[in-house]
Amino acid sequence: MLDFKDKVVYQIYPRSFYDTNGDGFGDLRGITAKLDYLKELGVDFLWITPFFISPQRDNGYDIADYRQIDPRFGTMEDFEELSSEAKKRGIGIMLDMVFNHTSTEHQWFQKAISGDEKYINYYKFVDGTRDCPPTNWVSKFGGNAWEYVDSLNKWYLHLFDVTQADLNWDNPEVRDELKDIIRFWKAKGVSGFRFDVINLISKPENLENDYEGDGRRFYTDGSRVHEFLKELVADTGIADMITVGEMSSTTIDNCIKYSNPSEKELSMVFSFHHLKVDYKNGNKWELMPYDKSALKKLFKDWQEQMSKNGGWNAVFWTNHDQPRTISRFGNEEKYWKESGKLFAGIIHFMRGTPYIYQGEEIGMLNTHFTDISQYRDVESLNYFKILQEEGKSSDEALAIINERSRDNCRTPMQWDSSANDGFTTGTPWIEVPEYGKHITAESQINDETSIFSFYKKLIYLRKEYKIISDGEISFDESPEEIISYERKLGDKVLKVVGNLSENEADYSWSDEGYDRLIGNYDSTVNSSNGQVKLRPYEFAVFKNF
Ligand code: TEU
Ligand code: CA
Repeated sequence: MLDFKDKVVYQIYPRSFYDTNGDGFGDLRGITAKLDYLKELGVDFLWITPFFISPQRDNGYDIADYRQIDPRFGTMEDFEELSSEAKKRGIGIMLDMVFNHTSTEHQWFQKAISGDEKYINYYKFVDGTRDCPPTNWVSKFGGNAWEYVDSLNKWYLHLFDVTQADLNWDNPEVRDELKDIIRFWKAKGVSGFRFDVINLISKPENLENDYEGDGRRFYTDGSRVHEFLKELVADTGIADMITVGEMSSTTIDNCIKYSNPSEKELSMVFSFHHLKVDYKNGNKWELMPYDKSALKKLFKDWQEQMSKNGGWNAVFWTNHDQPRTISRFGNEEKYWKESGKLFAGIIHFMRGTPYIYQGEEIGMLNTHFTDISQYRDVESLNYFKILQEEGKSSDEALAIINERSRDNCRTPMQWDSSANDGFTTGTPWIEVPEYGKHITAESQINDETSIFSFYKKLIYLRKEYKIISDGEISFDESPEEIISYERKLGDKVLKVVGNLSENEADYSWSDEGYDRLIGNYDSTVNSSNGQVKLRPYEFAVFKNF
């Protein structure tokens, strides 16, 4: 069984990572070119988002051929070169399997709409008339989750874009097709897989209207999801690989089942509840300052219950769908470095496998674009329209997109101070933000005090101290702006404290008998009479051994 508990995964969004042929689009050879940078950081696996044949309507999450490399990213030889060069550096590759849906340009869907019954049954097609969709479900990208095909007098389901048709996992032929895709890439020597929105694959038997007013929750963690996952893993022999499931709107009980090794489903899960604490009324497109108490309670519940019940979390703040962490939760100006290190530390000392999203390790920020024409993401462009249909002015809509767009994390990786921050010699597919030239990998790699060096140390400490990967975890009661938890292994204790605010904060805890293991200020915390005084965005870990 692969031990992933002291490992760290680095997520690469290849189209924005590094472009080696000047077409403005990152490519696989670009990843190979940067393997020494990744080795320097110390990461163990690379999760690479999809680079298979795709019309790129959803930046590759709309796949038209699961076994071929999209020419934009390079060739199969480029992939094999990347894989062998990564292996030489002790780095494993995890591929991103999008098995909830395919692109409507996939040959299976093309055969379906030509009337081939076998392939109609590969998708969720429902008989009906154009004036009456089967349910009121809403697509994650806005609008109806059903699309009508006149030639078939049927609707098909698309929980995401209209060009992303949901597969029918109840059909064993579909499950067999997907197993063969896993076997194909396993034979190529990959180390593991990320499964995209895998908890949506089991659709409700009876297609009734969403009673919660939020269709998304209605069709998550369906009745056969665990059965399907167990079958996929058993029939492809991937139980001993590193696998992670993206779980949209899920529950702790399900995540224990998804990730407890005895269940033989996945190694770990991504859940997102902690990344919705700034969603007013649970709506991504209604802004509010993030709720610190809610954040701490979610961490407490998820960490403690998963730990007690043998589950395993992927721990992370961001990915290619989320805003940049410092912009969202920290402080871009006065406390840019302190808050970047604070949020990194909070995650990396938790019980789970940490994921670092490209650019996070150098403190990259949101785009602050000033015009909708600078945006590229289908979700953002749809919601710019929807928000105005709902009565927002274009400025108000743009301000919301500025905060919530997935493009915040999709701008090019900032390598150095040359043109386009060294990402491309051509015209980048999405602009490099104005601030970019001030935050680059080149300016941080050899700076001991940089955010990059702090991440490097966090990764090192996870391997150095077993208590971080194996210790129990318990969260303490603390004032609203302070997060605090303990890790315990035998009589060893790590005490982790963080000040989530830009003001000084007192925390009643005595550091008697403890030494600081790591912190984001040069000097250790001020402490007296059983109180520690934490500076703005201060992070510190203390050990009693
Ligand atoms: O994301 C699932 C998902 O729900 C995302 O759309 C994300 O949580 C949401 O946009 C946050 O507001 C996965 C992929 O990570 C995403 O890039 C794809 O667009 C989506 O599935 C469809 O494949
Ligand atoms: Ca390129």
